[in-house]
Amino acid sequence: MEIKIYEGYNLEELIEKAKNELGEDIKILHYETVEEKRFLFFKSKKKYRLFVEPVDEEEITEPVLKFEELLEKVEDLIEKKIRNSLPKYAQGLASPENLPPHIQTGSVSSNILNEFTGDALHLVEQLIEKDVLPDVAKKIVSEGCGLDIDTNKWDLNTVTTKEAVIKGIKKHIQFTGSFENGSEGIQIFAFVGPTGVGKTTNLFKIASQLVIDKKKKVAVISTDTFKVGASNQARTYANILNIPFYSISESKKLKNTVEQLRKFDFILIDTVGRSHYDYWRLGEIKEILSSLEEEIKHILTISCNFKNEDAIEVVYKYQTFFPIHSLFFTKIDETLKPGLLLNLPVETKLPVSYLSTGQRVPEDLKVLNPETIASYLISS
Ligand SMILES: Nc1nc2c(ncn2[C@@H]2O[C@H](COP(=O)(O)OP(=O)(O)OP(=O)(O)O)[C@@H](O)[C@H]2O)c(=O)[nH]1
Ligand SMILES: [Mg+2]
Repeated sequence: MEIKIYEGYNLEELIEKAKNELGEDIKILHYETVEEKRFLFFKSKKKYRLFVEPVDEEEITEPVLKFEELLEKVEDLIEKKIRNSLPKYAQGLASPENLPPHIQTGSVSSNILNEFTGDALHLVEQLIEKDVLPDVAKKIVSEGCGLDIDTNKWDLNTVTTKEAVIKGIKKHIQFTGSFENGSEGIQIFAFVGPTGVGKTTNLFKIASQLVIDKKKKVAVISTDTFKVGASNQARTYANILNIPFYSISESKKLKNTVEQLRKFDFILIDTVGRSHYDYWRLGEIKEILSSLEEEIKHILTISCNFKNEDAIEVVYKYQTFFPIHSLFFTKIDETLKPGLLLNLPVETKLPVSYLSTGQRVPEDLKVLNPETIASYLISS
């Protein structure tokens, strides 16, 4: 609290002066009179001393918030900030229609009930049970539907529910097919993604298939010089396959090494797992790969047991660093609700490539196609 003191011979003028200086809303705390001593011949003169406290502007306009209200305001601000930082497709996630089924309100179910009937309705519900987002489930199922005249709702016009799902998947998801079917000449793939999702293991599953089944010339480069033992793990796999292995952490060295490997069919680059919030370290990976960026196909490896919101966030953040060639799903064996297989490609429009079904190298790997995805979402 700051108190100002004004002195003068006219009280009104002092108040006016205080208002001019401090604003109309001053608080007058106190005033006193002082007898001013003068020389013999002159009468003593009455002097005023005025004590004034300026009033804080915020105090006038904003009533004091209770703690709970303040907390609510802060939460709103944070939510708004997070929502705005997401891409368009992710911004609607918190709307009731996109919430996972266990926290959906009745209105979402009634919305589905109003649009679908019979087997189609049952199918939409089945997909939502597997954590497929309601909007994605509706999109996929409607492709296999026709309008039922009696009810004026959508019902399946395919023989089986699986056929309906496959039809929807074909319409909304792109498939790269297996990597050996790519373009002519050398192909360079870099496996990027969050920590521990299975990049190294699955890179070597691909390497094994290319070397053993397809008789291709493959070399592996690891840029993961950060994690203790990472390079040894990869080197052991490479030794088993009897293929060249390099551990490199510099962009220039990477380029030179690739130049020497031009006669190979495939170069597979393993990168260190990084949190999608760790921009600094993601920048480091980008820097190492930068000299070959246009030639590299960046494979984003994602675990099927990620939550929808987290996975979409991972894709969005990684996309700001790398042009993503395809989504490589792992750990399907660790979840009973693999809705991500549909949600992620439908929402992000990124193509999908492979699915890792377990830890065994090289057996536990499938090239993704509509039938495979459908088999994990529909039992019959
Ligand atoms: N259950 C299961 N485990 C898997 C699958 N794919 C990989 N793993 C296991 O996941 C663990 C981590 O695999 P890594 O290949 O080291 O993962 P990474 O992404 O290279 O990890 P960082 O390099 O540390 O980021 C290992 O124990 C793998 O055997 C899968 O499809 N299912
Ligand atoms: Mg690794």
